[in-house]
Amino acid sequence: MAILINQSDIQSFKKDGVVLLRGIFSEWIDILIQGAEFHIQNPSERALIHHKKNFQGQFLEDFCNWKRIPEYSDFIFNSPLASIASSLTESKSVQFFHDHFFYKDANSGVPTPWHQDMPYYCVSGHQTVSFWMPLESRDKNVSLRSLAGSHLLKKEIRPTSWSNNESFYEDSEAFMDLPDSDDYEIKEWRTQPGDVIAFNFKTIHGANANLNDKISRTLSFRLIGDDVVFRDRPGRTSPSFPDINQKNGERLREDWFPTLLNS
Ligand SMILES: O=C(O)CCC(=O)C(=O)O
Repeated sequence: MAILINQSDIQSFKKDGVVLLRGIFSEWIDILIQGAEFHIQNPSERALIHHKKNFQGQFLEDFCNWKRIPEYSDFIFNSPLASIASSLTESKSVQFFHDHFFYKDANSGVPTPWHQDMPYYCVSGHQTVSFWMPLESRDKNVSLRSLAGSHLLKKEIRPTSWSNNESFYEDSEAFMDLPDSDDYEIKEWRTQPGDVIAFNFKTIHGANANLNDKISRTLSFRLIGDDVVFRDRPGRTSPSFPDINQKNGERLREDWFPTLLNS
């Protein structure tokens, strides 16, 4: 396989918890757009719709659709996704965790608040990576933004519901409040289809509302490496896997979370 990333990408990912990889999936964009177009017309039962008063457009997010959208599974199993995840997380094994779709109508007015993904998930570990892939060009002000180094915080950030900002679980000492974003270097880039922003599940990130006259479609593919195990959370996770039937510390079941690479 051609070398797609270099040592400097791996070091940036390790240090900042986020790295931009330019043009790395260009040849997969047409197929992913095909999948996303079907997806917009056929959201799943898991889909959430956010709407802001005085704005016409909606923000739709949806999770775990790879089994029913062949274009997504083609990408997951046949692209260099797993191999790049293995290099970035320095893992021998890579499992697929889930896909997350973000569709923002033109002028939808709903931002993605600063948050950390990990506390919403039924896993713990450090060798994690999400691949954030815009399906059209994004100016810097509507692209993903991340707080460099926030993946190394000792405590997890309290997860909240994006619709009402209430704590996701019974409030607990286990979590801390969001730090001041001014205390961090913000990593944000203008992006093109084919570019990827790769970030750790613990990296604090967010995105501005889409106030442009065109739609915005983004796919995030989430992968886990060697040290990631099941973690029982004190409530419903997002996405939720109510019938997962696993115990703390177990590797995620492979029939639901396929191993993509084991070298
Ligand atoms: O694109 C967005 O609005 C947010 C993306 C995000 O939060 C994620 O991929 O985890």
